[in-house]
Amino acid sequence: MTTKRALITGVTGQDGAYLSQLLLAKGYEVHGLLRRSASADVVNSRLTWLGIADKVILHDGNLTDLSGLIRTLTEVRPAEIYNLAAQSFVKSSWQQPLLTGTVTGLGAGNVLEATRIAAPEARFYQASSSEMYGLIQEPVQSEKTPFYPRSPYAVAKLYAHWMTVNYRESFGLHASSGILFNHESPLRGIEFVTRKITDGVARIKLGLQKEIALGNMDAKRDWGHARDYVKAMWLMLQQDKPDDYVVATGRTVSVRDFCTLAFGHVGLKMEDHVVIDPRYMRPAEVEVLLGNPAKAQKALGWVAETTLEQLVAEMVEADLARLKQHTHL
Ligand code: NAP
Ligand code: G4F
Repeated sequence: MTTKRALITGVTGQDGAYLSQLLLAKGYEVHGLLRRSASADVVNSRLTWLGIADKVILHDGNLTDLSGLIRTLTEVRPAEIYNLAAQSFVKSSWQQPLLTGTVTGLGAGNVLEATRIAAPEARFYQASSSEMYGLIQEPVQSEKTPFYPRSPYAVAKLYAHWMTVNYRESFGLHASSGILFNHESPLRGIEFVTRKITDGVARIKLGLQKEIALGNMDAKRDWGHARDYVKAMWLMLQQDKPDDYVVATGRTVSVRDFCTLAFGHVGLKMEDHVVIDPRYMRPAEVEVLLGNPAKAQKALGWVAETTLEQLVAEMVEADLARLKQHTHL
């Protein structure tokens, strides 16, 4: 049997790392698109953390460069393409709206176009987002819930989402979108609220810091574990027919609740350490997200395996270990 080949854009990000790990375990040859950086020592830090940096074959490239994408797909000839690359931080999308549109929106269009031209038989996955629901139109969001984006990021993701649907319907590509709700892990970027909290809790516990400054404590999210969510991505591409799926836990809690769990894990109280800083508020907020994963459960047999309590514990423990190692405490 020939080895299956996959190409992952965004391979250096949180999901790219966990998806690489999953695909390698399944025997795939894993290729990744690498955005060139002057800081070569940090680009593959997540793959290194998972112990797989030497197993992923990296190709220089950028989502904004269609010719490079066509060349890479022509060279690699992947059976599966996972488009995970994006300017993915919602808050930054107000500071860089056009960059976000160019990378997160048009960039996905470039990958679809490169796929159509150079690898039309490949199966394609688009990393869509629950942010597209924004100002929610139903209390629990499913594949049928209308979208109402509330940030330049969400607008860009909506463009990419509908391009994926249109390339499927117009050109017959096996193109699926996963509408993933928030998912976290020890490999989450430090700018996102969960990791900011678990890193802050670890620092406070170790006496390195006294406070964490946060924005809207009332925002509610449906938080799952990235390791579980990449399995849903893979499952979507194993189906005979392409389709769109919500991937979520079906439970939503506030930023305040997340803090309570994280501080509680190390025997501290969040009231003693959290301060509110208006700098972390957003021009428009997505107040609450709650997904209904019934379709993914039924059609893919996918379930969220990690509870929120397990996720928080894993993240806090990982940050404690990382800080102890770096500070020699
Ligand atoms: P992430 O950690 O921020 O990773 C983003 C990746 O995109 C990084 O590898 C980054 O490369 C790459 N990238 C950024 N701009 C690029 C460009 N111009 N060309 C090529 N690569 C570029 O994001 P994540 O949490 O893993 O999320 C993966 C995808 O799922 C993203 O599209 C995100 O928007 C979407 N999503 C995430 C969630 C979530 O809760 N995590 C939920 C729904 C959807 P560098 O390492 O060079 O920065
Ligand atoms: O962790 P966040 O920055 O994630 P957000 O905006 O929900 O976006 C993430 O999930 C999306 C899926 O729904 C992805 F598409 C997207 O790429 C990204 O992965 O913020 C979560 C909530 C927000 O309501 C924010 O206002 O936490 C609130 N928050 C409160 N204080 C904060 C802070 N967020 C951040 N980043 N930093 C704070 O200090």
